[in-house]
Amino acid sequence: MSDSSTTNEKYAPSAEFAAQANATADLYTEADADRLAFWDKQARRLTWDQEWSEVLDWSQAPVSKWFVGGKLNVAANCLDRHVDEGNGDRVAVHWIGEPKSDARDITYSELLADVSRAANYLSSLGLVAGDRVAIYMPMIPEAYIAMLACARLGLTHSVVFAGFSSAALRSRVDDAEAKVVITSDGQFRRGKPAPLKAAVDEALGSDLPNVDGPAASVHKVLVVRRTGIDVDWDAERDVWWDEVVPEQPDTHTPESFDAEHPLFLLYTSGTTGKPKGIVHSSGGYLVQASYTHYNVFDLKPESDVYWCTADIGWVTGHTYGVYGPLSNGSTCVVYEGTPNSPDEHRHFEIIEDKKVSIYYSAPTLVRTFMKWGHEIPAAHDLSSIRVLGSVGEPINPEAWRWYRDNIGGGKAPIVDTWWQTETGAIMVSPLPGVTETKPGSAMRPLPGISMDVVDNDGETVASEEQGLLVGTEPWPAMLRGIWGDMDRYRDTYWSHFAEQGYYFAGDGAKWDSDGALWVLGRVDDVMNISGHRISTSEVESALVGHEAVAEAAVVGASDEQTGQAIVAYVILREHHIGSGDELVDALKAAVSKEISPIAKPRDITVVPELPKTRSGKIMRRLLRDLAEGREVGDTSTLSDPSIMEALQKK
Ligand code: 6R9
Repeated sequence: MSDSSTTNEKYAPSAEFAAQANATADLYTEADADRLAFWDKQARRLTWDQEWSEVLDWSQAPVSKWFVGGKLNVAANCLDRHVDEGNGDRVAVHWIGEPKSDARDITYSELLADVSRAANYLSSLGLVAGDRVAIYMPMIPEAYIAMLACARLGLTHSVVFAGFSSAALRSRVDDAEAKVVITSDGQFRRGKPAPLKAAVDEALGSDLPNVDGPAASVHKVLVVRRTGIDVDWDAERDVWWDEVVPEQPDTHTPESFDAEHPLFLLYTSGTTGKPKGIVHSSGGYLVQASYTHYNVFDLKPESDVYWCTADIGWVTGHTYGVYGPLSNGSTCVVYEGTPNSPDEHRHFEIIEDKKVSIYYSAPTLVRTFMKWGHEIPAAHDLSSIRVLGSVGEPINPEAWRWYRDNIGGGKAPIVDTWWQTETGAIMVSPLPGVTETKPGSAMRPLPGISMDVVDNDGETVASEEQGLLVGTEPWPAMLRGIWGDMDRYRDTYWSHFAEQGYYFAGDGAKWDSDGALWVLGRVDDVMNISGHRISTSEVESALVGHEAVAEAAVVGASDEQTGQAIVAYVILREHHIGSGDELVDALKAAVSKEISPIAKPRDITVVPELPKTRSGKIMRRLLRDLAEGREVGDTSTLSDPSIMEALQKK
């Protein structure tokens, strides 16, 4: 999907950067000497209310326990600790709204007071530790406050991306049996308010297909007034945030929770249609979030301005938008809008204005910037930038160079960070100031992390040979399971290499002859659209959900802009209504509504037949060849090889 050919182009860290870097090569030495002692030491970055008796208990593998018996409060580690240490006046969040007139700086003391009020309100609803709360919000301060208030009370949050449909929200609310939904009346999108609460009303009601009456678990919907647009109101269920939260006491005593207490669930696409609720812990998660954020981004809390552009709806927005940076006392930029609102200068204006020094974003955005042209960043003073990060998909070397030259002043180190919703925190990345980087390679597992590239038998592959990326030892931020489905957890991640006890990441990779790791993309039926995971079967079931469609096959085809794009082949029902472009548009709209606009297929082709094996499996490999305009591969296992010829003619 991207140009991942090994290059020998190397960028050594400058002596100047190395001299001031947080991380040194000693981290590798220490971790190699004694991995668990290394993590024991890293855990002491945080404030614990009770010390652990054991670093790792792996006796119930593949479910791990880290910092066994340790107790802490995640929110207190992100807020109270900094205030207690005399840093209450430091800005925690430079919030920048989409409308240019909207901005607000929030100090650590103010954020602590806001979180305390929200926590006091949530506990007044009778919620207790372990209850689930769904958060469906745009990038506004209250979204951060809501997450941290949940963390403070031990309520397990489930953030659902505000771009997801009401059907997606409903299935997540039901799966987690969330008791409360926190949302806003609307959100600003390209200068205009768009409704959001309306989607919550639809989700919780009984009108969606495949639901059995209203969402039974939800008692309250807490609504932030963001845009002032009209909303429907259920007086029993709905409550305005600004009518109940501000009047609450602004202090709150945090309780300590077990290191293994579930901090959050985050749903992600798997190879089957049903999204998986990935479960994350409190202690191990925060240890690795904090350690990686400090070392990979070289964070200097007193002087850096850090901006992770990810929405809180994604894991990057959790670990590097909220928990990693706040645990380290960072000053963060949080921006509500899109990069081209009101015009393509917006991100660069923000960097210039706030003197952003660490910028963490995704290859798809870098490619968009490239398309807009280098004159746009060149019109701004970006000299504050000193570290650049990339995440979400392999970054092609061309985009890597452009990023460094045009945003990083030709000198800022780039940290290409490989990790997953499941891993919780960064696993593979260069350490700036230590690692010589190669454009397009995530380089090497971080100190304390053990990974390998293996063949189907679990043997390490020779360098330059493609294999499967695996985790060979447990790590603190690893997922603790799939919510409500531990069999699926074992099956999805641990059954491929059960004998070796390896974690199967689902990515193809290789080591090059210098020992650098190259991640080559997914090996399963998960597509990567602009860094967002969408499964082929999710889109297929949305298409088949449309009355005109009898059968659908979906593949991810490489796309210059979005990394991969969704290409669908559909067989229509005998007596369907509509045809031609109109029908194709209706199908695209149906997927967009059922899942999210991100999942909208780029192309939909109506076909008479799909290529299948004799056992009835759709051969996606052949459809991918077709979608990418390649010569079609071996068709000998097809039940009817002539089908591909017919499709090619189309
Ligand atoms: C953090 C996040 C995980 C999948 C992962 C892989 C791809 C992420 C990458 C990368 C190459 C990188 N991926 N970072 N591929 N280089 N630096 O993105 O989590 O949304 O769960 O996606 O994304 O394919 O398996 P998530």
